[in-house]
Amino acid sequence: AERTRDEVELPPPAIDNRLTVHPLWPEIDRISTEQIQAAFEEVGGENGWQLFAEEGDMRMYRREVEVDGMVMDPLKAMHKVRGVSAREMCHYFFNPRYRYEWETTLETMTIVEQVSRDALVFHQTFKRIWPASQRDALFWSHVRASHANTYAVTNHSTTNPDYPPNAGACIRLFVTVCLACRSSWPAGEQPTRDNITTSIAYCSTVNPGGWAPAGVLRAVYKREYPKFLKRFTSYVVDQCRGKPLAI
Ligand code: 6CM
Repeated sequence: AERTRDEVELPPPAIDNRLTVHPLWPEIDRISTEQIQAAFEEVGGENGWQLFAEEGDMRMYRREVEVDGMVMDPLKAMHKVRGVSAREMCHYFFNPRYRYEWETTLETMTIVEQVSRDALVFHQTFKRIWPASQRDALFWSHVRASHANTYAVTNHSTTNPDYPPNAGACIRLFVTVCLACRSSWPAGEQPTRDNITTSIAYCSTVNPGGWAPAGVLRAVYKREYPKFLKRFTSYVVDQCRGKPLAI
């Protein structure tokens, strides 16, 4: 059967061999495994997680953490989306082809290294937030199939001599992000667009890398994270409409 361009680019069901021989592999494997496990842990009211945004099935929690006056609040969000699979969600989050269409804080994106089908290294600059300096980030991104019906993308800061930090106008920020998605459908049925539901856990910790006013930063996060998750999930639903379901 003829395969469409989209199908061959979907996240592979097993780790790409080219990734496992790359120098970044041990770190990518360890951090991805840790992040995926943590993503599915319940937050509840314990451990200092406070709910700061709630809309429909979406819930967002944060823990207030400051190190030397710099905001490093870990964020955790849960959401449920009908009509798309975990694999499709992760495809649109991982693949740079779609990023400008859903990522509103982005100014520029460069692919620094194409490691494999399931791992890339990115340099990104973000829109400047007054009165702070503009930020950039250099991070690897890895998509993988995990437990049953589960796919996840993990992004984590890295270094590269061609992209030294704090060299130009930007301050380098450090990020660890995980988007973990799990699909389910009624027992005994085949999954379809009409019966599939995907649970999403999104975790993010950003170290701003240099001074930024705490109040401004928290206000930006409070506004931008719910906006991102709502926009991204509805973008994926729109993109998948009329296409065959990819499990
Ligand atoms: O996870 C998200 N996007 C991914 C693809 O771009 C990737 C991005 C990680 C960077 C997250 C940095 C957020 C900071 C944005 C504000 C700009 C910094 C200003 C600092 C001023 C002191 O994982 C979605 C990220 C959604 C962020 C709201």
